[in-house]
Amino acid sequence: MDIVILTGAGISAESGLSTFRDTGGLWARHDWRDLATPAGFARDPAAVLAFYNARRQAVRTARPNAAHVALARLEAAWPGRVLVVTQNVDDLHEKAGTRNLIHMHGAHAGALCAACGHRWPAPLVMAPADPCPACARPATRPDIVWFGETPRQLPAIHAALAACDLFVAIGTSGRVQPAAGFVRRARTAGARTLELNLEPSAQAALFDAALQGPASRLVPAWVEGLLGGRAP
Ligand code: BV8
Repeated sequence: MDIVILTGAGISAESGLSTFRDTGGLWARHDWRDLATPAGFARDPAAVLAFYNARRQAVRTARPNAAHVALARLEAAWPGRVLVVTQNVDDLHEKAGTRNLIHMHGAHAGALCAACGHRWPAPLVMAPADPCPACARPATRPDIVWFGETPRQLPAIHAALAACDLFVAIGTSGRVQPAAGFVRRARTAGARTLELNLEPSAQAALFDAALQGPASRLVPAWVEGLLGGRAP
């Protein structure tokens, strides 16, 4: 049985990283139009880089929680394929040992030249004057997918959804496309669907089953059950 798991900011909340749409979340404190769009970056690159520098700093010391660790354990022990597609830009899945992983919204670990498209490992602190190592122009930006930009590796994600037997969404509000539409693709392919979240997401009605609670409790219990032969 092949499994596709979509994760969102909620899986990293118990590792101390902010979510977006919860009370006190990033988009409750900042306007996404200013900080997570190409237009916002063009208007005020220093403000956008400062926003991502602060988050990159927080990610550097964050540790994976029991939910990330359980998913890595599932990948290692499961006889079928397990693919984690994360909307998150932190590296907690990697730190927990997950290997088969797609960062559909990019990652803090990457830098991108807005002028020539060159990519390189991100410095801890980015400044607007930082020259691109390839073209030397001061156009350094986070290698992260902003609103209006195309998410990464969609063909591979769509192929995995079309072939999976089980689709699980963990810690996502189901409000951002195209990730929010993955459950519909999985259902069309005949997969069972399960949502593990603190509260019902905007896509909750499309899931066959749902459990509410903190990911660090729900995910290890779900993985334990799956590996012990219990139905997903
Ligand atoms: C695209 C950058 C075309 C990364 C992000 C109007 C104008 C412009 C665009 C649009 C528009 N209308 C629609 C769009 C499309 C837009 C979109 O969907 N907008 C929505 C908001 C209306 N999407 C895009 O622009 C995307 N690109 O569409 O391109 C295209 C499409 C297909 C094919 C080709 C081209 C690009 C979207 C990516 C934007 N980047 N941020 C960063 O800075 O991190 S958005 C941001 O939202 C993050 O990426 C984040 O990952 C994503 C989703 O949020 P969640 O992860 O779900 O987090 P959230 O806080 O919302 O929810 C957390 C959940 O966890 C909650 O339910 C909570 O209850 C739960 N939780 C909390 N604690 C716990 C928990 N669960 C368990 N345990 C806990 N402890």
